[in-house]
Amino acid sequence: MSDRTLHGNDSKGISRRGFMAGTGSLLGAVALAGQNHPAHARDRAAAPAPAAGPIESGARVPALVIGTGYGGSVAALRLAEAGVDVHMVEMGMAWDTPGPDGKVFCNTTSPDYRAYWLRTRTKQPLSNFLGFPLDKDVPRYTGILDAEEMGGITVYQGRGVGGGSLVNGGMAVTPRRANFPAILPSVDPAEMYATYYPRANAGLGVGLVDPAWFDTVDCYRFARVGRKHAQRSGFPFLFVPDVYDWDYMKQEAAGSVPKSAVAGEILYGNNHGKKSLQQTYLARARATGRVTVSPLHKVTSVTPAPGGGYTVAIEQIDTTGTTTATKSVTADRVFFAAGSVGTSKLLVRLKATGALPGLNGEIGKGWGDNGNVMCGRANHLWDPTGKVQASIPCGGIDNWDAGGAFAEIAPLPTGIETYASFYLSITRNPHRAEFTYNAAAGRVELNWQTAWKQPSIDMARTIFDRINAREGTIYRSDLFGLNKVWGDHLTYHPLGGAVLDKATDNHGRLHGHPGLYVIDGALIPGNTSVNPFVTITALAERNIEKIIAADL
Ligand code: FAE
Repeated sequence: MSDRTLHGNDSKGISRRGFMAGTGSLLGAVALAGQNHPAHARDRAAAPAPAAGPIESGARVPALVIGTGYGGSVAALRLAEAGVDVHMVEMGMAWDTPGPDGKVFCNTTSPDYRAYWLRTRTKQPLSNFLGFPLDKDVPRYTGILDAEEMGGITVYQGRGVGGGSLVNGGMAVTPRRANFPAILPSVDPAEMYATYYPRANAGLGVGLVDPAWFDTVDCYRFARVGRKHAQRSGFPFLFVPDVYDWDYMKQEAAGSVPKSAVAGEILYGNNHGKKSLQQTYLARARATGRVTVSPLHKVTSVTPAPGGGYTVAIEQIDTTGTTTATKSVTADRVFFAAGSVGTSKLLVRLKATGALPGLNGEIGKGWGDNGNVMCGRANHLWDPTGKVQASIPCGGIDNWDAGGAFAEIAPLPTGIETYASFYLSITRNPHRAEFTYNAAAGRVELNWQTAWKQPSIDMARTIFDRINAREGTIYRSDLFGLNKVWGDHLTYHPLGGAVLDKATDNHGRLHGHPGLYVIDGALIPGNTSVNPFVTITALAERNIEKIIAADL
């Protein structure tokens, strides 16, 4: 069986030099954040230099975007290109300032204060190794990765300007077209595959590893072992596109530039090489001169304003998470882009407390974990996976049709030879949970059940039981606790909670409140059959185009 490329897309995105130039200016932009704009930016032919500082209480803005992840960044760029002034409110940090070690981000193997969102102890997805627990105490800080415990599941999310793009593996996968009707039943696949997926891939700067280089380089030995084992069991191996700069990685491997992926950086940020949203959509948004960002600002309420538009309540926080100011601003339009969990929690609370009474009964429903489940396999001594492993996955095993599982061959960048193969599977898990407001406790809860992961385990086993039988190998049972084979306690891919064509119309307009929109992963009902951010980006491109044409 020969190698195949999974839905590879030629990147027509901006060049690396463009990205890096953009980065510098974007990072400046975060601090610029001018406010007190006139309500209608269109009237300003040449935008004056915005005043320094984050959004001020009392400001009125034409468009306010809650969150700076994929959906929010697409909305900000396209609105700004259409002549609308946009203010983005982001609860996480700007991630533009080096720490005492001269680096913005800490390494995967040595998480420090920068690693976790307001925790005093790390919560590493792989909690153990060879029986030893890996977690350790860290100072409480507004770090980059949130391990949010939602009852039956730990939901990992990026926090900061760039959202999930700061922490994720950059795997940029367009679902197979045959799977699309199950992913977003109310969306026309023809327009997605002709227009919006290509636009998203170009905007994100998606590219593919050079297969000839892959075949020889030490840092992808782990993936070649994964490929060999998959193919010997009759499964197709597929190259998977990524937003990492593959030319940069070649130079890393050759030792000619500072290392990031090859040094194992992932999860807590990449100091080089990865084209996060800071280098792509957000850089372009900032270059319009119409987009400003307030980091360390958290939206707590949105409610109709007496004179039209919406009153948005915002808490400014410091790096310990303490509120230092409470602000109230007015926005003509508000885009919820706080991620599946963030948007769902806000909307469920606002509906239940009467702040947005017109929201319908679909709010909070249709949440899924994209069927995420992890596992490791113990290889024979003649199948080493390499001391040095690039942190960016580039290959997968597709058994979706026969077994309901798509597995990415993931690195285990520990710096030592582990003889382990490691996988994150995306499965066709049928369970969907609901967010509800617990008035007594004053918080939003999710009713996900731990037992609901069993179908995901069964589906992942359609791949790995067969590989183990063929190779004469066994599962690792030391990575997620003592004698625990399956990493079934978490998801990296929260989806749903404000589902398209249910909680909103077919383009993300919330029912009952004109001028309110959902434009992030909350729109997608729980599963994308592959890693989700290309679909989130493409759907945002589709919806914002319609909103700009029809509503503005
Ligand atoms: P998201 O990117 O989460 O952005 C939401 C933003 O809103 C965040 O910056 C929040 O801090 C902010 N926010 C939340 N609440 C508030 C509030 N009240 N006020 C102000 N700001 C707020 O949303 N996906 C892939 O396709 N490929 C991968 O390789 C991949 N790897 C992953 C690895 C990890 C470790 C993780 C955690 C995720 C990974 N994902 C991957 C998932 C992907 O990052 C995720 O689906 C998207 O980031 C979701 O995009 P959204 O725009 O929905």
